This record gives sequence, structure tokens and C-alpha cells, in this order.
Amino acid sequence: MVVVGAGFAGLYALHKLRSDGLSVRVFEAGDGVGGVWYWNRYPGARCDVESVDYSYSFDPELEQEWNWSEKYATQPEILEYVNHVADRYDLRRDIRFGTRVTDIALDEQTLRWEIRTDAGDAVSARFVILAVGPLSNANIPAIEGLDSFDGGVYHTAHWPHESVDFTGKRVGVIGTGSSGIQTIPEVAKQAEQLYVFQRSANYSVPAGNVPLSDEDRAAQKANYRERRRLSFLSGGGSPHQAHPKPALEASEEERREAYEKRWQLGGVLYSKTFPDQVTNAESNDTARAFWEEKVRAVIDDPEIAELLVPKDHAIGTKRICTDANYYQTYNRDNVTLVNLKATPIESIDAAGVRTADEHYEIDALILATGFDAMTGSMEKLNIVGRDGQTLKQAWAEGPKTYLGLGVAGFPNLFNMTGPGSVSVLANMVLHSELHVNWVADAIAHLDERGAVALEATPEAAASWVQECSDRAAQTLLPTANSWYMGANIPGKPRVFMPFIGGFGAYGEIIADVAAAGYKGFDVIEAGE
Ligand code: N01
Repeated sequence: MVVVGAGFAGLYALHKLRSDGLSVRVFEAGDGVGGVWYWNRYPGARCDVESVDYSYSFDPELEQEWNWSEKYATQPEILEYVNHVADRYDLRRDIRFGTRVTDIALDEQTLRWEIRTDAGDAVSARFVILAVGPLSNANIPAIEGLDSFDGGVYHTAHWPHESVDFTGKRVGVIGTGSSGIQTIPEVAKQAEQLYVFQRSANYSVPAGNVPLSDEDRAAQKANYRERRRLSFLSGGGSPHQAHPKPALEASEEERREAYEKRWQLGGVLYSKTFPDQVTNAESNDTARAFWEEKVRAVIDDPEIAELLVPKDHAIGTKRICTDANYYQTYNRDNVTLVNLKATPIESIDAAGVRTADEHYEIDALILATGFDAMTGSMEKLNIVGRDGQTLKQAWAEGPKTYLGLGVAGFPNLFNMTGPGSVSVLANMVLHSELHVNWVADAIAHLDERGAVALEATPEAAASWVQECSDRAAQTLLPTANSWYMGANIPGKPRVFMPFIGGFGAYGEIIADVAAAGYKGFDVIEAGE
């Protein structure tokens, strides 16, 4: 088996499948393990899923021995954890670091995959696991003159390994999504002057991070099994329970109390306070109104506040952001918000950024401009399946998968946490485990039968794509121009890419398919 990527999914795939007796080789472009947590080293980078949940569940000993220091772990602490896992299970010996996969081609006679890398490797594998991550292909905006800028340019997803000092510098940040919103308050503390170039305002809620005490950790560890059980049954992979009533059935007082409670706790679950918050526009508006009241209250200048309040999408229809004093940062004298809706960026030159009405001189430029999400990293691997068709061609109208796991025409090639799975709507660590375990069972099933390969049928894939789209249409999410919809990349097909039916429900669906003899997949016998 070849696994592409040594992030959470790739590392667990290596561990699990090697333990099952397969010979596994992982190729990883970075020089270390961790995937997004290896690359996204920008100041303020921190996970928005609780550390107790955003960690492997496969080994209770690992759960008991590791001590998280904070409720929401920083990027360095997560990277430390992933390195610990790599050492503990002796994973590095089967990982080729600093090596990018350039080609993955099917031999239709043998149904084996030929994999090539930029280091000159050429290997043949029966199985391929794509563990490249849904948010890993950085989006560099096509702004005229970007290459001519004389100062340092830093994309949040390709941050240098040594820390960058902005003291005394004039800094520009383009982008106000989750990455920008975490970066901006930190850079503002150092920079002489910070210009935030905002195209679209986003909803952000207080992260609610706190240090964990020994008592907190002991309580978490004592309850791990139940916590995991609930997580695997939950909507998003953590043991959250929404308010028992829909927002509109609760009284005004109950609603305020519920929103206030979540606000004080902090975190992304604000957008799931009530069960109908992203399905009913009126319910959604109650969450939006409470949010707006809270946010306006901490911004000194009402004109700035007006620019920071989104007007173009319902709350939670784009990934809600979490922050530490993001809005308060605009009260600082050294921070200027530039409204690109009114005055778009026209070009970048050696000295700075030119908008429709001004030239901003800067010494450093931060691109917090996101990703070609969910499909970008897979499509660029140059994967060629049956009849010479590339994955990119197969997905020209949007990604087509069966259960997010298989693609018709690409036998024995399995996607981890990609389009058609719950993916970015769930806790990626548990989701990775769910996917890897499913693939391990599928391989055992093939071997028991003496079969060669598993391949999604085009009919099953088409009906799954329809199901994903139908389920999304029952919510407000397709109404936003989000990266979930491919809307952030010019020319990308507009399709709601994840499965929105919930992590628990999804786990049940893929388990049922397996139990029914891999219904919807062709189980290909030798010589077929
Ligand atoms: O990327 P984004 P991100 N000119 O796509 C702007 C996860 N994550 O890296 O909205 C000007 O959300 C763009 O503007 P607009 C999380 O799932 C999690 O921040 O297109 N602006 C937008 O403001 C998250 O959702 C964590 O108008 C341009 C920004 O760049 C996902 O990753 C932390 C532009 C991109 O925002 C992606 O987040 C970080 C242009 N040409 C990330 N092009 C946590 O766990 C783009 N923009 C906390």
C-alpha cells in the first residue's frame, strides 16, 4: 500500500494497516509528520476542536499518557503530539519525507497502481490511500504584481519554520477567514502598523481557550471511553448536544440564556446552539442578532463595526471562526481596516498594495487567503484511472465519490476525509480513524474472498452525489459563497462538497454498506 501524506489520517493508516500485515510506504512532501499542523505555523494558530477530542482514540494507553495543556491546543502542541505518536508507534521508518508524489497511474491489466515521486521513486502498489487533507492546497490569489513585492510574503499555510518578527514593520494581511482572524491579533501586537485588507466580513466567536488543570485532565481521562462513544455518534465528532428545543420554540429568554451560555463557553459550537440553526432562516437570525449585539459592543468605532458585520451570509453557513480579541484589535491605533468591497485591490508593486483609492506602503505581506479546498490536493497528484481518465477530468463538474471513499474508475484507491464524506464538518482525527478502519475491513474482506479489488460503481457514486446534494439543499449552507461550495476559487464548479448528514449517521451508512457485502462497490475477482 502507498499512502500519500503523513498527517493524522496518513499516520493512522500506516499504523493500522502495517499492524494488519500490509507492507506500507508513506510519501510526505514535508520534512516532518503532521500535515496541516506541520505547515500552518502562523502566529496564533490553534485548533478550534477541543484537544481532548482532537486526538487519536485508537489506543487508550496513548489517551492516558498524553497531557494536553489547554482546552484548545496550539499548533506547536499538536505537532508535538503527532511527533510523539510517530515515535511511539515507530512510524518514521516507513515514511519517505521531503518527497512529493507526482503521478499515480493505474495498470489496467494488473489493477495495480504505479506511483512516481519528485525524488525519482517509482513503486507499484495494490492499494493507494489519499491522505492529503481537505485544506492543504494553498490558494495564492491572482493579484497583479504579487511577485514584484520587495518585502517578505507569507502564506499562513506555508509559514516559515523559524518565527517571523514583525516588530517595527508595516504589515498587510489579505484575508479574514479562520487563519486571518487568528493571525491578525498576534501580528497587531508586534507591527508598527497593520493594514487588514478585508473583502468579506466573517462571523467569529470567542475561542474560549483556558488552561487545563490536573483535575480537568483527570476528569477527561476518566471519562474517555464514553466521550469517544458519544463523539462517534454525534453530528460533528465531539460530544456536543444541542438545546432540546428548536430556536423558534424556545422563549426569547430561553434563547438568550442558551446563546449566552455558549458564548461564555466559547468555540465553534455557537453555530450549533439550537438544532435548527442552519436549517431555518428565522432561527438562524436569532443567533445572528445575538452575535451582532455582542460584537458591536466591543468595537469602539461604529463605522468599523459596520464593516466587520457580515451582510452576505447566514451565520454558520461558512465555517464560523474562533478568535482571541479579534474585534478588539480594531480598537488599536496601529490597525487599519481596508474595505476591499468599496476599494478593491488593483495591484501589488515593490513597495506595497494599491487599492482603487490608495497606495499602502508595507514591509511584509501576509496571505491568509485559504485553500483550493477538498479537491485541490487530490487533483494535483495527476491520478490516472481506467481508460486514461484523470481524477481531475472525472471531477470536472465537481467531485464524484461513493461515500467519499471510492471513485468509479479508480479501483483500490481510497480517499480519506475528502469530498462526499463528512470531512471538514467533523473532527478530522476521529474521521480519519473511521475511514482507515473501514478501508482495513474492506481489504480484509477482499482477502477473505480471494478478490483483487474494490471499485465504486458509477451508479452508486451518482446516487451518493445526489444524496449529498439533496441533504445540503435542506440546509442554509449552499446559500453562502463558501469554500464548501468551491466558491472561493475562480472557475471551480459550485457543488456543496461534504456530506452534511452528520458524523454518526455517516458512520452508520458506511458500516451498513460494508455489512451488505460492500453494496455499491464491484468486488473484482482475479482474472475478471
Ligand atoms: O481560508 P478562508 P482560511 N483578495 O478561505 C480572502 C480551517 N481552519 O485559511 O471571503 C482579497 O476561510 C477571502 O475573502 P472572500 C477552517 O475550516 C481552521 O482562513 O473570498 N481577499 C477570505 O477572507 C477554515 O474555514 C482553523 O471574499 C481574498 C480569506 O481570504 C479553513 O481552514 C484555523 C482573496 C480566506 O479565508 C480555511 O480558512 C485556520 C483576494 N484575491 C483554518 N482571495 C482552526 O481550527 C481570498 N481572499 C481555528
